[in-house]
Amino acid sequence: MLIKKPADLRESDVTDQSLYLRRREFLQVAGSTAVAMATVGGVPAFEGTSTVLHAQNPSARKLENFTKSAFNTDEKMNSYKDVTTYNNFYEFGLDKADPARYSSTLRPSPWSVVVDGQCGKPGTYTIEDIMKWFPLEERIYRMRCVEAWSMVIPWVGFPLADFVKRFQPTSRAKFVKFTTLVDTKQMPGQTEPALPWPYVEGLRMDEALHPLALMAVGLYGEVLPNQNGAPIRLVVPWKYGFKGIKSIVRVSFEESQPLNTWQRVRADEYGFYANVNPAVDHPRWSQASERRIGEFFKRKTLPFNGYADHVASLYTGMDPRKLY
Ligand SMILES: Nc1nc2c(c(=O)[nH]1)N[C@H]1C(S)=C(S)[C@@H](COP(=O)(O)O)O[C@H]1N2
Ligand SMILES: [Mo]
Repeated sequence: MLIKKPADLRESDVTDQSLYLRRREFLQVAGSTAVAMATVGGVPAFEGTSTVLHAQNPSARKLENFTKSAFNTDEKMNSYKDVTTYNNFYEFGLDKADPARYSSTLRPSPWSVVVDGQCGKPGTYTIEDIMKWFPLEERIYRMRCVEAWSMVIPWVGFPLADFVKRFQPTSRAKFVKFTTLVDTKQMPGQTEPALPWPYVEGLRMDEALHPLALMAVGLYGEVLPNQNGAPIRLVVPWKYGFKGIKSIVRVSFEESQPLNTWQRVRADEYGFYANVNPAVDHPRWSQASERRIGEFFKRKTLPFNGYADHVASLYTGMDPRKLY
């Protein structure tokens, strides 16, 4: 008879979210900021996490050795199921459930990212190289879609600033442009003219260098599910969700402001900055409140999605009406 010794039990044998949460608490207590991080207002920061247990993807690779971040919100996280079944990823269809249903055709490995434009170290870099260069952090961020829903997601990734600096952008590099894969075999939705392909996004250089901007390679301690933008995607928590471009194959250092996809298709509704601003309505609906996925009552949307203390200074002197 084969009896598993504790040493044979690997983390991948542990698939339920409650264990994931307990492990996170353990990591937290093990960290130097244990006391400050573990309690907020006297309440354990993770006590309110989802009571619904969801199996994570048993075949997904676990990410090891990531550290906790000082930027983590203590708000209740959305369940793994919410995060991976309610998605926008038009390359796989327009319905929120489509990416989870249809993204198995995406092959996140082998994968490489082309870095080009105004920088000292252009080239083509494999995802394995990129993952070796940067230590991983868990970042629990509030995320706000322009469609007035929001989620709290435990991302794993590394600061975009570290990635940018590694390629030594020149003084002419004023913007960073990101491009998603185009491949109708892997992304069948690209046979439809839902959007002009490839999906493109951009940040001003100082935004890209801000410590909150993240290149995510995982969530809930596992490599990114395809529907969330495997194997590497952008996360900018103070901006509307569409800035968070998925499945990135190119990062370009540019002198002029890139034309991002949603501005290109509807410039009257979507701008370049896309900073979360409850005071500026979308032309067809209000941005004053949002529905946290899984909750019934709406909550107020916060300026810069609650990250104003960190990022408002990037925009002093700019017309706030231009921030959408
Ligand atoms: N390539 C690509 N990236 C994309 C999108 C898309 O359609 N294609 N949708 C964006 C929008 S509108 C949102 S709200 C977020 C959703 O990310 P999530 O599904 O991981 O929550 O992805 C963004 N990134
Ligand atoms: Mo979105």
